[in-house]
Amino acid sequence: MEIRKAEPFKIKMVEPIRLIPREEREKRLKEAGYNPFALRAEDVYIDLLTDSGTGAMSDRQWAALMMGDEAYAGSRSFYRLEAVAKDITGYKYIIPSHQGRGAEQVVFPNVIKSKGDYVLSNMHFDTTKAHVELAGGRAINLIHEKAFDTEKYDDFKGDFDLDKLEQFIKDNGAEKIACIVITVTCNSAGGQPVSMKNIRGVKEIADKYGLKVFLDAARYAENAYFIKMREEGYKDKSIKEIAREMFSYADGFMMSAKKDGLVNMGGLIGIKDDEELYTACRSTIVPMEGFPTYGGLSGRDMEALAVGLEEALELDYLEYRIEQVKYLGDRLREAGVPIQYPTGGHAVFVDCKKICPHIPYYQFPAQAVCNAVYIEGGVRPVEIGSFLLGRDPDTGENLESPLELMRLTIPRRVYTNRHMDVVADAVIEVFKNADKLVGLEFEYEPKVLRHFTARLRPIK
Ligand code: PLI
Repeated sequence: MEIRKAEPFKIKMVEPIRLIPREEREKRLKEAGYNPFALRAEDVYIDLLTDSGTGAMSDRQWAALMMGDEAYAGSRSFYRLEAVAKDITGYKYIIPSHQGRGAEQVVFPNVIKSKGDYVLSNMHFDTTKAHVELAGGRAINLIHEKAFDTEKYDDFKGDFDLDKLEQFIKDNGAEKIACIVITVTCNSAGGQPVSMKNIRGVKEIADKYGLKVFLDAARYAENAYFIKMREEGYKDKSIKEIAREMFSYADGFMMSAKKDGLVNMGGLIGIKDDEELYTACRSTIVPMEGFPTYGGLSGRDMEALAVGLEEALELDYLEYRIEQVKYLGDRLREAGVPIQYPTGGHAVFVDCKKICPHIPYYQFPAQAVCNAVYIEGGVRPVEIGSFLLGRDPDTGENLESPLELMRLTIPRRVYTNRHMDVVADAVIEVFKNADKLVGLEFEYEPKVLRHFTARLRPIK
């Protein structure tokens, strides 16, 4: 019999967590305006709000912190980080930023030349879309339709619809397209991977029309792992070789290092060889993030990131990581809970439209489920649906999201599968009684990015 592997680490330091009593959870959620973003973290037992910056660093990363060189310019720590990032990507130019959106606010204004130009992506993350729009551009999602059929298995649900991509370019003219952004893995569609074939296909179309391609590389290592496991021809390649091939089809990347960089704060910009773009970004970053050899990071942050980037490419680590997400997904599926299937890289996405067909989109079914899961198990998920989507800026009407999802986002190297069992038990209990859940209405609705600070109340 082959021994099944457990977590590829042992625990050297612990942080206590506690489950407050149910009546207290009910009180806290009410005080938070039925919006888990407003809960205090100490009132949460298992925090699955995000995998961004919530991971645990290794002993090697903590040790590396001590080596930080805090020089304002030309820090040794920058050159160490630069060497690691160049080695992984094969790119000529690397600039640090304080996090992913820091990279976005530097790159997009230098790529979007005229107001109204389009940025085409499989699916933009919300801050990415915001930075495209702040730079005067328009963000268009061209993901393949298979992403929206949550029940039907597909190896690569993060893929672009290449026909739609080419058609959009033909219809609007290549001169109106600022760039193409490939989000790996595709967060908003369920942490779903993009195949190498699809990435190559995007590159071919981009070359045909003279367009630049960028990777949104927040979860690039998880994407590389899925390629190794699922795509023909990659079984015997290392994760690093696969990652390097992915980067080879792009001209640049923006990375939130808070995910596959395995740090609590950090980001990167990479430019393959376009010296003019590099020079422009290097100028922009100074007033926005900081001098180009620190970009908003301290020397010690850069040291920890240099180590984290390498650790995230280890096969044992990725196997454990993706298996844990699958473990939670399998437990839910066995109980009949509808999820985006197969599970992706960083989270299990529960299809709440199916769980709560009696709650209309403008009463936020996924938010109702998230709240119930907090009450049930002290678990904090996040809504990815119509509550997050907001209103049509022209009509003021609530927009209807194609999917109403509850994201159970798993931090890296933080929780064990025992924790996942608690999460599964809580979600299954809510699922069984979902017909009793009620929709929500606004008590307070901010004008922009409402989901972070809105206050809601259950509809009686
Ligand atoms: O949170 P930042 O600024 O380091 O990164 C922004 C960002 C960019 N791209 C993608 C695909 C993301 O998922 C992303 C951030 N994601 C968050 C915060 C999340 O909870 O998924």
